[in-house]
Amino acid sequence: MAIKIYGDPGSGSRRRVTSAAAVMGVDIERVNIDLFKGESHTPEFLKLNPHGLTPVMVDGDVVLYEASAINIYLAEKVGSGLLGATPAERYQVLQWMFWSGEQWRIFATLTFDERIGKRFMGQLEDESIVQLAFARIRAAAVVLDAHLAERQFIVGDHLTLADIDIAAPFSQSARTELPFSEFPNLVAWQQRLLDTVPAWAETKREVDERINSVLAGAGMGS
Ligand SMILES: N[C@@H](CCC(=O)N[C@@H](CS)C(=O)NCC(=O)O)C(=O)O
Repeated sequence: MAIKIYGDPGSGSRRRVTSAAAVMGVDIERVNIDLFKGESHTPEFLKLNPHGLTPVMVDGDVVLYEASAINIYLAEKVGSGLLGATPAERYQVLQWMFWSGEQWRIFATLTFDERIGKRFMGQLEDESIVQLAFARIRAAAVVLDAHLAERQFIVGDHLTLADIDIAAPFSQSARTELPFSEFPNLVAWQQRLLDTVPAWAETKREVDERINSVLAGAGMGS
């Protein structure tokens, strides 16, 4: 039975899983959950993830939420090098994945909720939240930019789950105007991923098409 991934094609979190699964050659079945219709909050979906968030993976009896946990599960299942080529690399990959969740992606999510989510629901963005998120993103990006000055990837000399986790905020950054253009090494690394990881480029197209069509339908197109 194929591994099911529940999520919305416009979601940067689902993108982390679908792109990693493609790189690892893991066969998945995508189950569409329309987040803009609130489908992650139905009683049926809340049995899979009581937080009402996607993606969720179902592999037989195993139900997992949190994209990073899903990616680690899939990588271990197939023995993928995306978790690091050596034990030492593996800890570095985990370090950056935990860091990404707590110090990085959350501020991109906050910005998306303010700038896109609230507008979609007819509410006004709270500029003080956006300013706080931007300050935290800039502080983290200074360190990332220095880290990437002499490297092609976040850990070692190859793609890992750390790259995928840290790259996720680029999924919505053009729409939310995150200040990434101030950080040239970060921008060059993101372009490198798009140029060398076909699944990363393909899932960008998927996210853009989905979000742009939802926004156009809501009269929020550019
Ligand atoms: N920390 C979670 C974040 C999940 C998340 O924020 N998912 C968003 C889509 S990118 C969602 O499902 N939102 C639905 C909602 O808030 O109602 C992960 O990494 O999987």
